[in-house]
Amino acid sequence: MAAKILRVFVAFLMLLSPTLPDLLDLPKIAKGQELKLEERFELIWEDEFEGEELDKTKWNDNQSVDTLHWGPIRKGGYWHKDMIDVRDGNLVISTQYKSEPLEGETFGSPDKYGVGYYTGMIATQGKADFLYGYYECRAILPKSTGMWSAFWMMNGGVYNQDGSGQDGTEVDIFESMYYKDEWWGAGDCVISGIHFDGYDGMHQGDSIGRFFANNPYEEYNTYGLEWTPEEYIFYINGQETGRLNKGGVSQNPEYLILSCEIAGQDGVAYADRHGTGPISLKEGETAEFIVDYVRVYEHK
Ligand SMILES: [Ca+2]
Ligand SMILES: [Ca+2]
Repeated sequence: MAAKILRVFVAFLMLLSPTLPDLLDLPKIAKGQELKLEERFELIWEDEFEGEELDKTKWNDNQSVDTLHWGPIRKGGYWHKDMIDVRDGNLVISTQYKSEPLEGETFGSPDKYGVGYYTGMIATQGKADFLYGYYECRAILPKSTGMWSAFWMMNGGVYNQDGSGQDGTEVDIFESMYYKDEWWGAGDCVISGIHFDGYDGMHQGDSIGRFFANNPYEEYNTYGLEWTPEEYIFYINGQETGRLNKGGVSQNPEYLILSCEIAGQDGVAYADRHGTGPISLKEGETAEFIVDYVRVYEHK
């Protein structure tokens, strides 16, 4: 209810001036073009998560791909394949606190797992890369402060520091890091953005800011990206939220990632620069990132 009142207020501000919600640091309401999926796109790849386990012809977990980039320590927690499940037509990435460390290995070497928060990731890296088109997932987001789920794209060119995003760009189709039980409902939103030229001094990025989804921690919403040679267009439930093209759009195939992360560093959870607050998930509790499907389309 509070979220609905806030949304009406934000809609009023956007009528006055589209930039007012940004100036007041409020999430915005999608009001761009409609996707027109069937008219404009053709399905070329999908996972409906209908089986009993992860389809390894389509996805790797972080313990079956190059560990240089993918864990086992990931920010304030650990990525472990045991946190990934497929059931009831959904992919479920669980997050839990473990007082007994899990064990795991990558390519025959034991991974350094400790006491802390465990969650997971899967990627089409090494299985499928895509260029341009439309990418969509339908998901319910994990309920806890101090963590965020994401649907995003990457390739190796992201690290190439040449002043351009054309050689490769991290595209965050959505990231959820705003779960808060605030009475005014501002937590019902996600953010979308891009990063290129590595993650240190040369890093560049841009964002469309935060946008409301429909009760995203309780209900399914769709989060989508249309990628053309000229721009990235982001969608929630088939309605455009915004567009980016800073640094030039990636012209190289990229792979898809679904992941959960914990705020913090070196496996230690704490409130960090992402503004999520400290993790509120307690020992014995589980937060679930529930994904009904991932679908990939070509432009007709
Ligand atoms: Ca670059
Ligand atoms: Ca499904």
